[in-house]
Amino acid sequence: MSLLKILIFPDPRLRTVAEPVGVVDESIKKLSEDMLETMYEGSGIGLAATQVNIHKRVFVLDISPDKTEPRVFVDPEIVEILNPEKKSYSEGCLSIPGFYEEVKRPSKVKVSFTDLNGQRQMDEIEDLMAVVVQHEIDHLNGKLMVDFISSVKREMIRKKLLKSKV
Ligand code: GNR
Ligand code: NI
Repeated sequence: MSLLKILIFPDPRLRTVAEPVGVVDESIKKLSEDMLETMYEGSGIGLAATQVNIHKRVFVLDISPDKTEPRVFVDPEIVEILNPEKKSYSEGCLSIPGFYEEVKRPSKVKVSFTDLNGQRQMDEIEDLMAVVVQHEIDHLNGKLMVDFISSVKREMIRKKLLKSKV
């Protein structure tokens, strides 16, 4: 396994729209292992391939308290919003280190995705997992949590991160 370098906002490469994977091969399995290692190293609960400058539709997550439940989603798709009632959550992002912002998202969604065996799966997801899945799919579409806040706040974060050179 290898640690990957995480792009930091406002790196323009974070705005890339990722390409569908289609067939899950060894390179995707290796990528997902490296992404999980990178996510755990950064104490994150999710990571999208976009964040490590690989523009394929893959993300990983592990929201378990003891970090023992890694999950990999390939070509994820939100097929239905099961509860359109939006819930606010204070989100963090490994590409926007040190900042937390309230984002409102649908609280329950139905997601289809390909697993590492190449099988198409369907899952109903709610609570924190729903927050993370929507945050990661946004990354694959070049969207960041700072796009949900005011442009004044976004500018402030952009300037601070440019200066801090993390
Ligand atoms: O580690 C992370 N925590 C988090 C908290 C609330 C909502 C979403 C997240 S995902 C984030 C890791 C990350 O940047 N994923 O893209
Ligand atoms: Ni993120």
